[in-house]
Amino acid sequence: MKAYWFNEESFAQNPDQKLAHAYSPDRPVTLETLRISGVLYWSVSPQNWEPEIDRIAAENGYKNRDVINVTKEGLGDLYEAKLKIFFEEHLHEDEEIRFILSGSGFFDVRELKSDAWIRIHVIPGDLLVLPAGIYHRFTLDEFNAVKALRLFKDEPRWIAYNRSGDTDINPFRVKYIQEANR
Ligand code: KMT
Ligand code: NI
Repeated sequence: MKAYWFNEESFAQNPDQKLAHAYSPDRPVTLETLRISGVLYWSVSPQNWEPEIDRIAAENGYKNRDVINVTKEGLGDLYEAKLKIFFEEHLHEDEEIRFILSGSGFFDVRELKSDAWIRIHVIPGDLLVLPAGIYHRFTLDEFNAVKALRLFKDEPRWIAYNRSGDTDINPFRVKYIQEANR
């Protein structure tokens, strides 16, 4: 995992979401900065991940899981549409918990304080938890493939609420801001 401030100027010049869009030199973001916005991270052995993921899942009540394969082959006809949806800035009323099994990609999260994008490059062994109510988006990188374990507590509430005035006052958004500001 590598987290850094997203370079908006680079993105404006070349709006290819799959490029890194880092500053040069890059501007790293620490785990503490992520944590303040409610984003949690664990590094797990990509070879022997099952016992550790089972333990973390048990400790946090992540009872259910499935696998998502974000590739042209994995998503078929839905590939282009899904990629587009993933990259729309949105929030969920549930945590977004992803363990990277193979491949790589970028999760972008809005830092609460500045509303600036933090880009998180994830690789196998990375376990990332985005809190309910955080604005975020996802894209593949130039390798065009990621396979991830999705963990969830109960019934998954996968509805993506795109950023809008209405979404800004969604109760889960309001709660997220209150909790993060504590
Ligand atoms: C989401 O909700 O944005 C996603 O599930 C992204 C794909 S998971 C690698
Ligand atoms: Ni999402």
